[in-house]
Amino acid sequence: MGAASPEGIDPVRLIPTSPVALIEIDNPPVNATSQAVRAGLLAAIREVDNNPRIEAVVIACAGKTFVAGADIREFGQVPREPHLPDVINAIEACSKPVVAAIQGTALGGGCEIALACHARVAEAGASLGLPEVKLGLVPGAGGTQRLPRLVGLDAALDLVTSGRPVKAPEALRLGLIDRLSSGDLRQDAIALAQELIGQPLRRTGDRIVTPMDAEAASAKTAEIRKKARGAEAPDKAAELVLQAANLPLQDGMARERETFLELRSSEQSAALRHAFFAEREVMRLPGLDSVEPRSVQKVGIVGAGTMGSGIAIAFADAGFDVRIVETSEQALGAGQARVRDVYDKQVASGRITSAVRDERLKAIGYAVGISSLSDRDLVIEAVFEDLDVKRALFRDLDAILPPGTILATNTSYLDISLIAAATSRPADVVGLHFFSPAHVMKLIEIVRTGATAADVVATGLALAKRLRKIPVVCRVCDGFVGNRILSRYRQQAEYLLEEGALPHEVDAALEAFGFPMGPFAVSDLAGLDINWARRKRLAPTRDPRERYVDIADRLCEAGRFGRKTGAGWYRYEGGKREVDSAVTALVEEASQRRGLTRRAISADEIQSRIRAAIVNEACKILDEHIVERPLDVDVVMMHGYGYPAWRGGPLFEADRVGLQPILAQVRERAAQDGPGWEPAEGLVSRAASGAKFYP
Ligand code: T1G
Repeated sequence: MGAASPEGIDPVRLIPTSPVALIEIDNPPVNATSQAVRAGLLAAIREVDNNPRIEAVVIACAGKTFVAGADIREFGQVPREPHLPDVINAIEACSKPVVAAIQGTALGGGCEIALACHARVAEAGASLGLPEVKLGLVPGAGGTQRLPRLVGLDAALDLVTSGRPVKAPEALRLGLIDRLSSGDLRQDAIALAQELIGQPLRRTGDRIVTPMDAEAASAKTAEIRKKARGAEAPDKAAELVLQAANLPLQDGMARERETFLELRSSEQSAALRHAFFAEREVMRLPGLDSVEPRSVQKVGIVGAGTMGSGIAIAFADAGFDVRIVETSEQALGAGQARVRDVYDKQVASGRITSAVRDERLKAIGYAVGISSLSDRDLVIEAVFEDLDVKRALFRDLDAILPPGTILATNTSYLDISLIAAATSRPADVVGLHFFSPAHVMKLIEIVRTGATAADVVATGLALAKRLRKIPVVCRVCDGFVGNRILSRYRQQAEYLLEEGALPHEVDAALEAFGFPMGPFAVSDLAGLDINWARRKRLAPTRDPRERYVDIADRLCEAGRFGRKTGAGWYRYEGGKREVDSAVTALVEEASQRRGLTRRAISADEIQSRIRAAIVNEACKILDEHIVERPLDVDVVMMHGYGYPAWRGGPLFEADRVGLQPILAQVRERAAQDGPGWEPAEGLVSRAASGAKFYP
């Protein structure tokens, strides 16, 4: 129907069965509403309207999902007719009942199509949502106006400003869908359409929205703005949803469209669209496309601590056969309790059913000693962060594991080549660096040594896809990508303390920048003792000319390891973070020892110095080919270290800020902070040539 796709395939076809016809959208991979789909849908609806033999119609999609939204790739282009709001208005205005049959995901424009239908049936596993704010946009085809008409203002504000999808059972409770399919989705949708023939049409747009009292509305908007941490779309989306209570549908849609078009050409949306495609592009590593991954179903985890148990949950959630081992029954019991606790909490919050919990718990076995791992396809160690301990463990695993088993380490800093060298099979050794909590955090750094086989790296990528994680492949260096950049960013933050800032000022400046938490608050959460151990390990090899701030050492010597000891960079009373004058005194005393006169330091200076430190270290990582692409760094920083996604990551943003001012900042620091802070060659050459990270 309508226009064919560039490949000449017609993505929409009308099957004019009577009395209920079927409109099928078939535009792989996710049935996005490309121009051809929009034109096809409009033509099909017009045909339904004009064909007397057709009394109702079902809109359904081929493939694994309903429409997953507008075609994001089209956003950079000039919009072409028909525009989605017009197609959707035509669906709602159809003189015959239109029923949506939803499988997989109905997201963005797909959800808006469903909202304009006169009824909706979904498979139990389906999900619906308006995630546009995650792309720096607002729904642009009626979502902010029709959703509140179906589910009320409160629920609509939550769904539109968070962008979170809801599973079909919750959608039914909210009134977003009318029925859960009992099995044959299309048959169930056709049955419902049949029932609606001759009934008054239930147009969502005709429904009234109960207003929210002004005080509640402004409290809600303030909360949304706070949570957005600098992202502009959620606030605008909230405004539009609230207007649905006072404006007729078409007036509300006109304002919505205006806002949508304004945001579509915004920096933030460009950054978030970059982030969307970057987190998919990292899965594709040049040179590995044709490498077959090894088959992995049985996974062994050595160590049942916080990381080990989190990794076990991630694998159990993805349907793997998991076995955790420890050195003692007691340690094993503690790990088992951790795993159980996580799942019990998920049941309590309604995230999973108790049946799913029991299934997942059954997938995880426990044993003392590594001998029970001899049948595993993959073994991941998450034991104490000590090189000798890990080398001894890998030597022992090497002796019992069959050929072809992959040996992975979850180390966050150590040289994996040295761990691999303790085995007779360094080609089978790789780093799988998870982030805490491992069953929640999306990022995995896949660290390959010079010896790691290509199919082992390919297996890591395939595993990440099954775990629904975002993998970034990198080579060995101290701290890999994320922790290496983090330690530079932390050092610069500590230099700022010596020069005049205080921990809460640095944290406030970086939280205003968009980080969920500043570096000092993060240290207190993670525990200061971990990095203290690392600093002590590195002390013998540290360059004496490099500027070193010892405030954190003095906090640790005083037993202030952070939240877990009730004090670190801050004091914690009743779990609340309090500025501590004892720390202020320690910081001021450090300035004196350095012979520095403390000065007022602005949030701008704090933000630009931290950004310069991050960008410079990122350039060194690219210069050394630790990773090959700027997007690898951006994805690590956004998904592992809280770099605001609406900035697109440090290198995407550096292109916008300009490399000259960043280089100037780096040069100024190099003069003061000594070795390790010299400008990266890649930064100097790009700044000189004007070359961008993303041409
Ligand atoms: N447009 C273009 N390409 C898309 C796409 C989209 N909306 N969604 C996915 N793809 C590509 C993706 O890049 C990948 O390509 C392939 O499809 C498979 O995706 C007017 C303005 C649906 C949950 O934000 O959340 O509607 O890498 O690897 O893990 O109001 O894709 O293979 O080349 O992610 O199974 C709103 C975005 C748009 C949903 C499937 N919609 N998509 O996840 O596969 S704005 C969204 C997703 C909008 C209207 C507004 C997920 C998914 P490639 P995948 P998956």
